[in-house]
Amino acid sequence: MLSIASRLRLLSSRVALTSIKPIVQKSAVRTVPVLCARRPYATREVSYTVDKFPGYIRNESFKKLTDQDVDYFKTIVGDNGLIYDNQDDLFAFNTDWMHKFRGKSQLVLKPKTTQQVSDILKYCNQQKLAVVPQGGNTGLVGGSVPVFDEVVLSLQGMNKIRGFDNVSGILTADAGCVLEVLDNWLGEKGYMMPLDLGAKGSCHIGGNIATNAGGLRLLRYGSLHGTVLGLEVVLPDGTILDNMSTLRKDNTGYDLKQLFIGSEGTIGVITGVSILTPHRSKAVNVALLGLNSFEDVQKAFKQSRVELSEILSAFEFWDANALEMFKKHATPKDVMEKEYPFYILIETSGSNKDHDDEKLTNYLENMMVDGVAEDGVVAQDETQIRELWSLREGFTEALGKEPAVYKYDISMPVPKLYECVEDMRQHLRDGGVFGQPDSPVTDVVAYGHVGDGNLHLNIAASRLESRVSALIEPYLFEWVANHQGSISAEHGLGVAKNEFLGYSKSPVMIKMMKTMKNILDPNGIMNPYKYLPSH
Ligand code: FAD
Ligand code: 2HG
Ligand code: ZN
Repeated sequence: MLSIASRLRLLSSRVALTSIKPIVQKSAVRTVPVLCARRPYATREVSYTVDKFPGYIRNESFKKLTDQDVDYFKTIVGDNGLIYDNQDDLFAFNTDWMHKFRGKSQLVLKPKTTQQVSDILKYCNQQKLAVVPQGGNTGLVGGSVPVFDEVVLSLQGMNKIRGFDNVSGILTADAGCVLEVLDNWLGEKGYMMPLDLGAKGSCHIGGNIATNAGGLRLLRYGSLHGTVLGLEVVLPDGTILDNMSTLRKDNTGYDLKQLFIGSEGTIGVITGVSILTPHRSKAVNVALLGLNSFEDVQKAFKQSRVELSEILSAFEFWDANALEMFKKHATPKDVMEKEYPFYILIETSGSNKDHDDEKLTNYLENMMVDGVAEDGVVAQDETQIRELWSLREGFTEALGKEPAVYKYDISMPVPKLYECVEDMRQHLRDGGVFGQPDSPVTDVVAYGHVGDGNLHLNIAASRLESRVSALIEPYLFEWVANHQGSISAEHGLGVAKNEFLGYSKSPVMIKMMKTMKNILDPNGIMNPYKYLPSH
């Protein structure tokens, strides 16, 4: 196999780019390999959340599971629709993707229909059994796994496509459908899912909606608050809320579905989804550029909006530390001859190949001539498109192989994004935990969705230490709040960020959220200990 560098067209500085060849000949269907490989931990090595993060107290108003409860659940889902008291089989449902959080649930329920979900919740509410809804379990804030002995309600058995309107592109499906499966299914019809993320091979559309996932194309297709047209939700008392609208326009009353988008399983279980899907673009181009400063990243972004405008579908960035982290844990693919402090990945998606190529070529040429970009490559076929994307999507998995990671997902005005990273590096050095050979913090890595003002700040460490967390939190959250940002741009709150909600929402808003939670879930059985601050 030829090296990627020789297969990609190298765009050296100040060379006219008029000869760029058509980049993708046919409809580009991205099939990025599933990235959900597990960290190489044995079962016993992952400590329980309550041991690792002391301070959680079990709410004793919740009932402890009995054999009679399990017998009752068997009447709903059958003997094969649950996992009970088998530690090996329960492990994957009790432990999060990062292997950072671990609960002690003895029971996983796998309903196959909305009615079964309703029967389960009705019983749990009457008996005061706490419940954790779980999709693909790829969440990064510990929201998808129990803290204590909550019953796990897995949606993985609810995975049927319900219907598709080929004229308007509206898909209806069970909440447990895997995102990539839906995307491939739509691909055959010339459509695509309006969101895409590195976890697409495992995450469920219901989990995406419950977390209001952003991902790599939000810049182009918008947030799920816009693309989700309807939801079917089972409320904590078992009531089925059928709001499966397939209408683009409907101004009748409060838009109830919006409340469940991003509610992280705390007020109901999403069982069905109606979503607007865009046409799959006929022409997709992906370019990777090397830049010398974050100032240049911003210039490149600003200009991309002017020159690429309607065909721009992604604008991602990472720093040299992120690339090094990737290379440490994955087979390095050198796409450029030299290394640069910053990289941007630009994707265009359109319907006219010649038009798109011309626009991208002009843009890239301007970036090089103006000295904004130092070097760059343009993918020449689908394989190369996949290779460039899997580099961007590989950082999370690479970091997951480090002994410990402090993970942050923040948003703020784009000009402040990298100042935040540099400030944190200095703050950790000043605090004596970074920069020396025996420092616990080994690296501060940055990447993210520039177009959305969303930074993924990852602090890798040789071990978890309370003096390190005490230096980061609440320092980082104060920094974010002082710059009009959000402490969670897209991953949500879970158990990792709930106590810090006050840095992004006012006391009045938090009070209103708690009121709404109490109205919908008066017994507090849905995903307890998470999402909202405990005080
Ligand atoms: P889970 O992890 O199972 O659950 C997440 C939360 O939603 C939990 O609180 C759970 O209780 C609740 N929930 C799940 N299903 C339901 C349901 N049917 N009804 C009610 N509540 C439910 N996120 C982004 O926003 N953008 C990204 O680019 C992105 N990339 C990622 C890349 C990788 C490699 C990984 C591991 C994660 C990434 N994530 C990203 C984080 C994660 O939020 C998403 O993967 C995804 O949205 C979670 O879906 P899931 O089905 O795995 O949900
Ligand atoms: C991404 O954009 C995901 O790749 C994961 O949101 C971010 O690893 C992370 O922190
Ligand atoms: Zn992200």
